[in-house]
Amino acid sequence: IVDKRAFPKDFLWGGAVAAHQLEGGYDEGGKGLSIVDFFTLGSREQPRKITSTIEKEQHYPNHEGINFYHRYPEDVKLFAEMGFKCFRTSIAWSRIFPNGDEEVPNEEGLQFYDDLFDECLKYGIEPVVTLTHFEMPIHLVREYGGWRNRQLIDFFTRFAKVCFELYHQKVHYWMTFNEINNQTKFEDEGVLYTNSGLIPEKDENREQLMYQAAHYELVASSQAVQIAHQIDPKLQVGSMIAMCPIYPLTSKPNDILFAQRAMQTRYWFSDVQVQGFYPEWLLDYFSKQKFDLDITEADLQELLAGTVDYIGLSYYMSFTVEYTDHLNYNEAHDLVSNPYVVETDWGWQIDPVGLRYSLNWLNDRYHLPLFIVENGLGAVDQKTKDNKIHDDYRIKYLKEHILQMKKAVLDDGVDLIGYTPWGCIDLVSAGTGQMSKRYGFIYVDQDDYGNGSKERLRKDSFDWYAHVIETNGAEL
Ligand code: P53
Repeated sequence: IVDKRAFPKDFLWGGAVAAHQLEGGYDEGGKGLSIVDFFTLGSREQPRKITSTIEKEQHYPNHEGINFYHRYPEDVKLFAEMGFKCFRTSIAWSRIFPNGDEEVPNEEGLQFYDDLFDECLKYGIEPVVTLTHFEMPIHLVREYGGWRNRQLIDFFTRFAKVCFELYHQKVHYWMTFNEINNQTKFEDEGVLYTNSGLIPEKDENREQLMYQAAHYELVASSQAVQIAHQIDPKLQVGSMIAMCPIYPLTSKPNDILFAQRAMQTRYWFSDVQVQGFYPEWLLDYFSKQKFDLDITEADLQELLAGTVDYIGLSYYMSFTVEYTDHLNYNEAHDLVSNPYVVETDWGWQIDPVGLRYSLNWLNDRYHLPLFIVENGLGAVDQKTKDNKIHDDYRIKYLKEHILQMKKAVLDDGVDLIGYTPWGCIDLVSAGTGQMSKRYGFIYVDQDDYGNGSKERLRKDSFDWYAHVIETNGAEL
């Protein structure tokens, strides 16, 4: 299908990454150790392990990343060659506050991001920044138990304030917590750890623990929004949610009802961030479950005072559920496969129409500008003898998604700020720690164990995406 229409002018085309997945330099520049520095290599079958020390016989892929810490000028130059208007990255909290609870930030860490942002601005690329993306100083986990502890709110807002004060003239679009709703899948240890620095005790109720941590994060997020606006009213601070729409398997009324509850369970985080209060069903659920949660009157005031300016979202796939005998959605058990879509090699259900559906759903529910800050296909790439990567499957995935995004904007009137495909340069997978689960337009010559030259190569998708940007989405 040919759709020659272009996107609105000023549409922010770019790419997205996260500090810990590409920087490396894990113990350089005064950086403290972070939670991901204790997270081993895994695979689709083998979950990543959390170790309490750095063990010699394990491989920790985030230590080295793709060495962006030292090579970023070369990489940003390649982004500029594709015509990026923006570049989404995150700030490693442990570079700025190595332990997380200090009063004074680490100057060398601040300087690194200042230089990186300048390097982007040199090419007219606007940095878009997530404050914390699946990363925090390990000290905050060891000494305070991660986000189970209310004190984390103050540590986070101190970090946020330093960043806003120093970078507000260079960075206008901010997000607080990456995929804050990923922890809906609270049974998964890796998820609790990366989202919230939580290591549950043996008999601890993980669901209650997740709700408590998420509450503190939401309060911290709303305070950060207020701080940003005090420092500079021009700053736009968004939420960041992992958008996976959840469909009913059939039109049986109970399937519809279950899908609705599943959506409520996955998206109450953004309800709070956008509307400033907890949905009724959830407060009711808390009391029925007899959860003992520390949610104060003052917290509720903060939530109302610090609602977000826009919604950042990732979109990779859709989910499907089928009602059996319960209405409480448990993401670790209740997903079924959708017979109408195909999966990636890592079992993610590819569904471009689901992106248009999601943008409309979010628009109807929240009436705020949307920003797609992640989308993409994790796939194995083959490098040919003449150093080419023919990734037509990736082009196909992105093309189909951009087409649906175009319909949402031009046919449905959705207010969309921009689009930054994930892992615009190959990097370490968050879920598995693999290098071989690649998303990039730029190939990095490196395997799962960090072997390889780390040389950067342009894939076929590199030229394709450059042309998309050049024609403002008219030619896909
Ligand atoms: P990887 C799960 C579901 C949807 C998005 O993921 C997710 C996850 C966590 O794995 O994470 C986001 O690398 C995340 C990125 C991550 C990207 O999606 O597991 O914000 O950090 O790399 C892709 O294939």
